[in-house]
Amino acid sequence: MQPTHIEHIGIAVNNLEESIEYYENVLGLTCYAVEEVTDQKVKTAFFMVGQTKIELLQATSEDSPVAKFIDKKGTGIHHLAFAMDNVADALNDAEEKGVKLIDKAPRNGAEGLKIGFLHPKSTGGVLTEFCGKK
Ligand code: CMX
Repeated sequence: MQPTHIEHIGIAVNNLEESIEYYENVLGLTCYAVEEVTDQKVKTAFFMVGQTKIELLQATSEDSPVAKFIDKKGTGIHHLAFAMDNVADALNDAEEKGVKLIDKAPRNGAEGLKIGFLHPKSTGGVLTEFCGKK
């Protein structure tokens, strides 16, 4: 099991529209998609930077993981997502190596991708996502 690249960096924001403006006006990036992921209780906005995406995350309800994160730590980098050929296999491998999983099996994420999270307590404090087509 080895990631092919960093698929995206997730950033928790309070206001998607204001944050999109920053990435477009200051960094010159283009927001190519805005999508609500009901399963994760977030609204997302995506920018491409080379092979890697920036994913802005705004909570859609008070019990969203992103709302809880901002309450506790404030806005900023929320998670790191690695591209994997097979998310289910990658999650199983990590669990066999003693990592605590948030998702035992892949769930549906943005852009039609399969996603699964590893618990930050098992990864040195970095909420880690595996992400891929299957
Ligand atoms: N990065 C690092 N640490 C984090 C974290 C994050 N993003 N979110 C929570 N934590 C830490 C907290 O600081 C806390 O640590 P302490 O016990 O030392 O204070 C601990 O994890 C528990 O946090 P909590 O606030 O009590 O929250 P929960 O345990 O209820 O949930 C987590 C934490 C990571 C299990 C939950 O946020 C989760 O399931 N995340 C995965 C799903 C997700 O984040 N979805 C949104 C993005 C979806 C997308 O990209 O499409």
